[in-house]
Amino acid sequence: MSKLNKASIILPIVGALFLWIKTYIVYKTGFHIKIENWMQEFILILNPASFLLFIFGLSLFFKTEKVRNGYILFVSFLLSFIIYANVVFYRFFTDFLTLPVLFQTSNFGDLGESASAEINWWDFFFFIDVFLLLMIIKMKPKMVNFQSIKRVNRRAYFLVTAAILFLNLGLSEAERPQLLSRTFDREILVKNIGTYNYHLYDLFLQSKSSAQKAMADGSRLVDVENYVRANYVKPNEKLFGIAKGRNVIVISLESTQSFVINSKVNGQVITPYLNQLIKDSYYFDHFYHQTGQGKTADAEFLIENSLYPLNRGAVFFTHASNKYNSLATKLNENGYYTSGMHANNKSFWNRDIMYKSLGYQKFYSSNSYTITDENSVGWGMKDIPFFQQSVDLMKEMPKPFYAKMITLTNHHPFTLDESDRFIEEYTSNDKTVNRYFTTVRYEDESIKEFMIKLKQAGLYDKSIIIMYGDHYGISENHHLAMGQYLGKEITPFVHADLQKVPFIVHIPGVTDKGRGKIISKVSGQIDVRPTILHLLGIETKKDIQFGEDLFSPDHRNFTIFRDGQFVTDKYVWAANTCYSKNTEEQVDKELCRIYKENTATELNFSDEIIYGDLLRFYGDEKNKD
Ligand code: GP9
Ligand code: MN
Repeated sequence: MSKLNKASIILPIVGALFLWIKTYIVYKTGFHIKIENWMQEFILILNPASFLLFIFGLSLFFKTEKVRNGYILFVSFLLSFIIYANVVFYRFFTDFLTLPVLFQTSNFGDLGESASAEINWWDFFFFIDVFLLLMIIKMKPKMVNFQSIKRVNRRAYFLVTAAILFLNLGLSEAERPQLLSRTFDREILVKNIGTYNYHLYDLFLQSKSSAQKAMADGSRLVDVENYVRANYVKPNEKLFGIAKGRNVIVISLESTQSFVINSKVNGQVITPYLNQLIKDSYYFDHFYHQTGQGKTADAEFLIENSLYPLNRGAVFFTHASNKYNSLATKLNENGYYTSGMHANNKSFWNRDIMYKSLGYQKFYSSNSYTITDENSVGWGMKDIPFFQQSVDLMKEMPKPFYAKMITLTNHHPFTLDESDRFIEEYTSNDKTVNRYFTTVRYEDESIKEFMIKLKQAGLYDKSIIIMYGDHYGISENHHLAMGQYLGKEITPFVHADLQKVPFIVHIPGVTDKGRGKIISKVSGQIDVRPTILHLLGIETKKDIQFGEDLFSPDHRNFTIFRDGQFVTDKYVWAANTCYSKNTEEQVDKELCRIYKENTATELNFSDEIIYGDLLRFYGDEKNKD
């Protein structure tokens, strides 16, 4: 083994340079990073440099050539892998990886069709520079053939690296103040400090949250409680307890956005049954999803706890051992048999663990259903057989029961057997959008069948049926085709508007025969818990929750998205811009300021509860007076 007294400074620089160029190409092709001016573009070009020079520069300390070369190759491969994993993740979620998501390894097996739909044969190009580096090392061209490196040169190398880092941070801070203290938006972080530094930062946040929990004490709860008390809205007197003692069936409508309701595609109605049902229900047409990276699971979290999910990772994973005062827990206390029903792997989104923390007495997962090749498509069991078999299970449940059902067929990549297509696909260049309408139509059919089955089983009249869309199905990546369908450009304003999901409360005997109505309050998933409990005649006055009963005359028109955007009856805050709801035009940011502050306060309180696991201190408080 040759001593590295003649160590080269060239090789680490070549390694860093390759990855630098590649990272920038990935920024421009793999992600959709919105660049508003040349300074942002410059920061984007610059931002991988400091980390790459640093990490490759560490090789200058190695004493032998072999170890040094091995280290450089290893770093090159590892970082390439990280950037590639980000690209694959981004293709599906339009977001960057975070550590908690990465450690959800049990999810990876289940991603199945979705993941493979996002991996292409040409992806090996992502690793081409690693091979190039290997060839350079093997061929030992003169250029990398080791000139000696003096300590002073090494120092100079790291000094330049540090200078680049400070330049990067300085420019970023000028461009985006409070960058690191407010992490609502990962794209802004990656855009400014670069994907590698972002991952380091994420690691730091992760350690911080572990420490926060260890250090939290009950006194923080006082502020939270004061805030929640001050925002409590009293129930609607006429509706409080109207569904008392009934079974509660809550259905999560996978990836269902409101724009499909009462709409057509190619002249065909997309949701004929739901359109009908809405006339016999309370239908909220300004109801938004508020999910983060945890998608379906985040929606469940919101509905159960009336707390916000986290802005990174899925709270179902990161804080599954916390104490919660969930909807299910409240219903347990009120004599209900509580269960989750979802014909998928029980470990997906960590549900098997989290459902226990949420207090479900039983989880009917794939093990409880008869699943065959014939009755499955895409991610698993089709919705129609799922509902059919679920009613059979409900017949056996102790009464009254609470069943939270999660549908699956209308999930990306929206595949369907020929025989299940009740309408033609849409015709655009975007196959995902084209298929979406057909799976929504299938889902609609499945709800119709479910209602028929419920009636046959004698359960319908004794139940209250609540449905919510869990999150968007069509992501930003599909704006072109969505624009074509809607016949308008998808501005940030329209994009925010597209986050509306249906929310339907159907109370047989109460809302039947057109006695329901459309309610246009600005609202969100956070409001579901108090709404349901009040309909059942269960008080929530003492509970720590951020939502407001949707039927309350005092319910405010204000809904916060998990990424810090928000909607009121007058304004929409999206893409760092204040829009007027009336004109859809930009207005003075000052008009949004107060809501922006409220948004930050509320999200911070909610985060504090979760990070500090504060509800574990609440039991004693609750029983005090
Ligand atoms: C998986 C299902 C889908 O069990 O809930 O999850 P999603 O990808 O929509 O979060
Ligand atoms: Mn979902």
